[in-house]
Amino acid sequence: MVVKVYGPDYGSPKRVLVCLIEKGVKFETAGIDLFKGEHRAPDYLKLQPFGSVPVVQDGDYTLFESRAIIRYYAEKYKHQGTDLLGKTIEERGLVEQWLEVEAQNYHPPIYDLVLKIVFGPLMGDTPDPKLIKESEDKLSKVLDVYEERLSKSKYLAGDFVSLADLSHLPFTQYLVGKVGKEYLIRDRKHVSSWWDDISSRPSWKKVVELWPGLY
Ligand SMILES: N[C@@H](CCC(=O)N[C@@H](CS)C(=O)NCC(=O)O)C(=O)O
Repeated sequence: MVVKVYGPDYGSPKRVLVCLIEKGVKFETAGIDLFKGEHRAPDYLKLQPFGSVPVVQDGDYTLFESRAIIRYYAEKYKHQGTDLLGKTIEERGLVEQWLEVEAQNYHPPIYDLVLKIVFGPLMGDTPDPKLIKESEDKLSKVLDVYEERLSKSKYLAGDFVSLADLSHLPFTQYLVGKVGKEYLIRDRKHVSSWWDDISSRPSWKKVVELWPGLY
């Protein structure tokens, strides 16, 4: 059964795509145009009642929330492709911890920046410099913690790449590109090396090449 991933042109679905590639899971994609409101269509809302992307269909199994999806496939195919969960329960705990940090600390300010600087203007909004500065300051503080962590281990959960690292790829790619704030990464030596490492993985290069979206 081929997994079907909805919305490959946007950031959160790319979190799923990169993990499926790492795990060697076959998938197909279905485009959803957010600008045309396709995520609000009744048939789509039957799959994802909150009207956001991604959602996956795997036979008659449907799952939404990108981080729930990547956890599911990393566990389901634990012994296939790249191990993204760690080898011991302690490593797994750290993967979960940093996945939560990505979702709770990193994602809100970076999502705000992407929304205000990249997507907002396309929908006729004028970015408010004060709000942008607030989000940037919040993200900066999170990245200071990352710099300290990554001075002690190569990846966030330890010396192995995991879901926690890959989960950062889609929105950091906007940050160093269209958001125009690559210096937030480059000003921090260890964060910078970590970014070069994870963003040069063949899986991520393939995602960016096949679904460039607004990158
Ligand atoms: N927590 C959700 C968030 C997904 C999300 O924010 N998706 C964005 C695209 S990256 C979206 O669908 N935005 C349109 C909307 O929510 O109306 C997940 O991780 O799956």
